[in-house]
Amino acid sequence: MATETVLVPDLGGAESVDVIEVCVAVGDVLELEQSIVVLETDKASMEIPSPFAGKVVAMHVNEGDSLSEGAALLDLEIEGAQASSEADAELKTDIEVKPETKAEPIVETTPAVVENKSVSAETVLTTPDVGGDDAVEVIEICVSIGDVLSEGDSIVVLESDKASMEIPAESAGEVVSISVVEGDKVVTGDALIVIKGDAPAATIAQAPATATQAPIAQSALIQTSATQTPPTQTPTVQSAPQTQQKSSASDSSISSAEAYAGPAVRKLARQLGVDLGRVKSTGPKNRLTREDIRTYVQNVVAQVEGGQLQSGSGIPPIPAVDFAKFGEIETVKLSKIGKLTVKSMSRSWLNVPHVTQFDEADITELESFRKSMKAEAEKRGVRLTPLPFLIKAAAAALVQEPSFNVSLHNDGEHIVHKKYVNIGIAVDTPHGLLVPVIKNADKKGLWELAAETLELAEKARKGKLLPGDMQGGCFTISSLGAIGGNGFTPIVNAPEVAIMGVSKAQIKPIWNGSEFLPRQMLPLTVSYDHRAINGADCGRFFTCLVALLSDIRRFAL
Ligand code: CAO
Repeated sequence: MATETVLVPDLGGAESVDVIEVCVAVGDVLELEQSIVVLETDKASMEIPSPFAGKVVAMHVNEGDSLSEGAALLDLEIEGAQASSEADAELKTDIEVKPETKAEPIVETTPAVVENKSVSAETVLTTPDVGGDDAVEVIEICVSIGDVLSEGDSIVVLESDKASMEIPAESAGEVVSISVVEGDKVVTGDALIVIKGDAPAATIAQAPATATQAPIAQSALIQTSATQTPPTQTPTVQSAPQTQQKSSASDSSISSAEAYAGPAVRKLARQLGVDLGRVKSTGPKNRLTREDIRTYVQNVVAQVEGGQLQSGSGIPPIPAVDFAKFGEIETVKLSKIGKLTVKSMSRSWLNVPHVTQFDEADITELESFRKSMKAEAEKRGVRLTPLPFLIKAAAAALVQEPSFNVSLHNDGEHIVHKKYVNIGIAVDTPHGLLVPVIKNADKKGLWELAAETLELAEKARKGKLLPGDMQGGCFTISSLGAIGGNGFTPIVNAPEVAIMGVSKAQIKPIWNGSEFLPRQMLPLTVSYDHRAINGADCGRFFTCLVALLSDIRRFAL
């Protein structure tokens, strides 16, 4: 084992560069030519590949650092055999070794040559010094006619057998023609695009001189430790695409650093917060393009807006399944309410930390009173089911335990205490689930609550609810009592912070201290948002609610 320090390479004239991305960390095992860092000058950005395969044992840079040529980037622990086999050259100790820098392509750094073709400020942007006579391929055209470019915007991506490079516009202007198509081979000086801009002639005239700057060395410099033989291999600034093909995929199996993408694409991904490892590549040899990033972002936005993904959840969508493979199916379009339910349930479930508490209320007396009032209810044209009692009890409990009658403020820093008591009731309709709201429920008597429940449930089933009928709720009751079940955990109807689930009442033997008595027990659950409500608050609220239902004389107190 030997330790190598990888240094910042020849910067082609730039005095200092900023570290805009650190692609590796201590402990990472690097492949040969894996990107270590992305550096950026005022003109261009460049990825520095590892000249060795090995394990990162120390990092000397952080994002945001400014570095000069020769600065240490990291220490790599490499196999002794690797170093020695690569180095049949003379032994050098404790010196900087710059691997032979044959004129290989410059990566991202040499600005396009700019020729001042006319005084009307039409400017031909040409292929910069690509470090040799060999033609390089145009693998991506980043502009269209009519695009207005800023200085530094990428115009094309060129690729040799060793590296790829994005060519930045040296001056701002509007693209009036494009001289190349994807797949063309170009050499230094070949026209790429023509722009029309306001750049002063003097600036343009100076531009060709920039192109004659020495190209940036192809490799990071290597400082060997005392006993180490330096390698003779010449790593390229950006790995040849052939060695990168595995890197761009859509299965999240690779990291952002491993993805095969140029600095401009990486920069765009950083600006948008996109993990390159998740983006599907469509470029040549699996290279990620700007368009790939745009498509990825568009898809994520569409999924979020369509309710498949929720903001901040980071949860991958459920994979699509071809159910028809397993038997006959029928696909029915969701109703409008159905689609809204998909959204609101996902939103609440993913945003609200739910806790559910369970209890039972002894409604034996309540039921006998309710049944005794049936005839009178009929005369009044209402149905006195357990629901109005539940609404009345919930409203009274909210008044007694105001910690339940709140909502979290959107700013995340305040809690809103409500001075009104509005109760929502979940109604099962042919179009889907609707939740009309009984306003000021704490101020209404049982007959009024029964009448209003009936009216709102009817309106809901006939699709006649107005938006105002479903707004302003403080707490929701979801009653499945008429249908059955021992208990369920309802989802909080955010921005409310609690919901009650009512299941089917049953006669159970209840021990009264000396004997078992048949009592009518009503199973209840309360789910609450644990960001706003503590378990003790729920305990108090629930005890109060159960006490009210178990002895409805308390309604009068
Ligand atoms: N235990 C035992 N019986 C009950 C009961 C309970 N918890 N709740 C109601 N019942 C009885 C009623 O007393 C009534 O019988 P009687 O006529 O003999 O008195 C019968 O069941 C039918 O009641 P209902 O359902 O017509 O009336 P309701 O007031 O109880 O409920 C409403 C009204 C609108 C809430 C209800 O019709 C409804 O839509 N429930 C579904 C709510 C829902 O889907 N929740 C789930 C949401 S999450 O997916």
